[in-house]
Amino acid sequence: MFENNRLCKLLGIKYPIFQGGMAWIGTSELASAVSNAGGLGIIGAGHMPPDLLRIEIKKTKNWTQKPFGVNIMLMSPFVKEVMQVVLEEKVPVVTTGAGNPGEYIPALKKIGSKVIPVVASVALAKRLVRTGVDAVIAEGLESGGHIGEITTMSLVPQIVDAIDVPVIAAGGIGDARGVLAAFSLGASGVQMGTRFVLSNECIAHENYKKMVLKARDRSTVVTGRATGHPVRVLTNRLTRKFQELEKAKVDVSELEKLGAGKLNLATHKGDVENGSVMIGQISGMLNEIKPVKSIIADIIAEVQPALENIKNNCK
Ligand code: TUI
Repeated sequence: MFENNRLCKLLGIKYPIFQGGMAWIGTSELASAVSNAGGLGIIGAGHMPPDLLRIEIKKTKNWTQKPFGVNIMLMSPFVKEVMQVVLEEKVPVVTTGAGNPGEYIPALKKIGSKVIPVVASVALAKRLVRTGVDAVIAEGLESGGHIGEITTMSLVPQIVDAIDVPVIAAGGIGDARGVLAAFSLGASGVQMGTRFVLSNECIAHENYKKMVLKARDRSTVVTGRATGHPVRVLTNRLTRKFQELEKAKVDVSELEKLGAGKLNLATHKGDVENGSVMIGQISGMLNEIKPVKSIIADIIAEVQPALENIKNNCK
């Protein structure tokens, strides 16, 4: 299965499964493992300074011969320098998030990178296709971290209908059922972040992984709507503080101050009460840490039985 998949052919990968390029935890360890397992591993540049990103890219190149990507977070203070590193290192696939990458697309296309932005609206998808992007990732609000306003279920088919390049569905996908749901909506591939957080290769602190394992369906909440940068995270002391301040209608700068540096506090220092535990809604369904190779192999093995299930449910 997937031998003739449009996205696999475009990128030279075996399975149409992307690993979301998560800030701080989408490292070379995780990205190379996903690429070696037949998916597309993606280094999350987040707020990473350019010299560190170069090291991560070099490590990934050492550990895999397969295509890999870098996700550039467009709100990063280092966005221009990080883009320069990606150009110099001729990264095969560049995904972007949290903004409009339009101005960077010509340079990336010139060096032969495949450019695949994350979009959260039909309008941006259409605009970016006109600038020559190779595919788009349609990310629904079920995702962890910085999110848009539309669910995956509603966003993916509307984007599929509006553009001709392959669409990768993201947000709320964690197993073969989710993969088939995405394909039903017209997607040619999927991107998963949360599922890969619960892998042996993900370097997130064990407290972070434990909290994700314990998560239930209603454990995540969206904070920061007032700042214009809504973020999905697990409920904890930090989110309660955030909600209190939001209710009191404090200045946006106060809220921004409270959010600063909190992701690293959770992912690396393991303070999951005062830190920001970004994770998707699908975390409620996941209860096992596995090697990346098993995550991907198990999903692929489940596709056929899940298809049979669909047929049975339709009878
Ligand atoms: O980028 C993400 N998810 C992220 S980035 C991140 S790091 C961070 N740290 C602290 C605060 C905020 C972020 C954590 N999670 N996902 C991709 C994504 N992009 N989701 C939504 C969007 C998006 C939103 C608006 C893409 C484009 C867009 O367009 C704006 C425009 O100009 O039209």
